Amino acid sequence: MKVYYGPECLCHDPPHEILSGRLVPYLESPRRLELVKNTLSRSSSFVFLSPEQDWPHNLLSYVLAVHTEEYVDHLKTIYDDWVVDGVQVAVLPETFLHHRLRAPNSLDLSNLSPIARAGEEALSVHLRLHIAHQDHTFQAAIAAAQVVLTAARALADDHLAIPDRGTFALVRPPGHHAQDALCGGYCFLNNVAIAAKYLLQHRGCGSVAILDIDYHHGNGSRWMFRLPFCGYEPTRESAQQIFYEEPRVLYVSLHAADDYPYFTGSAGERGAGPGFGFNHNFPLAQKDATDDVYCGTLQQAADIIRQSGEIEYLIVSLGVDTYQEDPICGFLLTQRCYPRIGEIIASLGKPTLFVMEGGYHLETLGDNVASVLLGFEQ
Ligand code: Q9C
Ligand code: ZN
Repeated sequence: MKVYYGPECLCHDPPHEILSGRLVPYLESPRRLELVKNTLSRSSSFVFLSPEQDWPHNLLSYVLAVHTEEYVDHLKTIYDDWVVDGVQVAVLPETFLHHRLRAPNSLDLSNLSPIARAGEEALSVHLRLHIAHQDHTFQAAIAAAQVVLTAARALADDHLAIPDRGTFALVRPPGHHAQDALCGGYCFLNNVAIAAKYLLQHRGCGSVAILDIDYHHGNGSRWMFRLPFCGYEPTRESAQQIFYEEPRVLYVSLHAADDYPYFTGSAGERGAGPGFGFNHNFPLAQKDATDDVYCGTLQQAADIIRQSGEIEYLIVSLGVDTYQEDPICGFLLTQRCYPRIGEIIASLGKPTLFVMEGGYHLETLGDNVASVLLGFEQ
């Protein structure tokens, strides 16, 4: 299997996060990526390739197909604004745009202080603290998008010649919590949404499925292609740009019913407007999620994709934070489950793009990722 990897993904390296009220080392560390890379390197099944530098359009334009210009600009410039504002050590978003606080559409971003903007554009405190002179968050997020786009491009180039093959984009920061103008849960740019949009807009693809097997609900991926379900409505422009033009992205997710991001991911969210019926959530209670229950539910999710006959590509948000010893998650999966997950995904028979999301148990991270990919290839 081709594995796309770029070392720039390592340069986002925040020291801390808040976990249950305590300052702890940042769990979504560069070490994660190095460990997966090292494990895959030991197997002859994987070939490592670098991100493509040569693109028909500016790389940012593929990102701007799913994220707003204001948001991308925020990621690019906020660190310098904080330094100008006198920030010496770190910024943690402190005040969030609660839906009962004010109407988001009347918000004038240009009048917000840089510190306030940290909370306006973030979903939760689970992201980075910025330390002076060490901010490479935007650079790493763009590098991840570039790696994922390269993998999607290779898959589209190859799939006529070699049907049903998989490709792996080994990236961080992860993406599935990032919405069009919101970061959170260690995510800044929504890598799978960027890949899906690329296949739809540039590769003549009519329909894509995103299968999200990260432990957490991918609120961002869901948001990108289905209309929002709560009070926060997109602007007319973003509704047309991001949602209405693409009613044929199927989003199917297995995740913990009772964990981060807490407020999204119920089975009742089926999509809205032209997207109704294209969103399927499978929330699982943490203590129920054994290997057999998980694989049984994954079969149901796979059946939904199988029954939507026209899907041309499958994009998998590959998190292995479902593992029983993951430090921040509560599922009960053993290491024997991961090859089975790969086999179930392979049974769909689609050209498949795997994109790295979560997984924080460093001792098993590489093996569990390898197991899914090798299970798929069998
Ligand atoms: N006990 C990804 O896996 N911390 N993001 C929640 C709850 C935030 C996870 C702690 C977890 C974000 C991509
Ligand atoms: Zn996760």
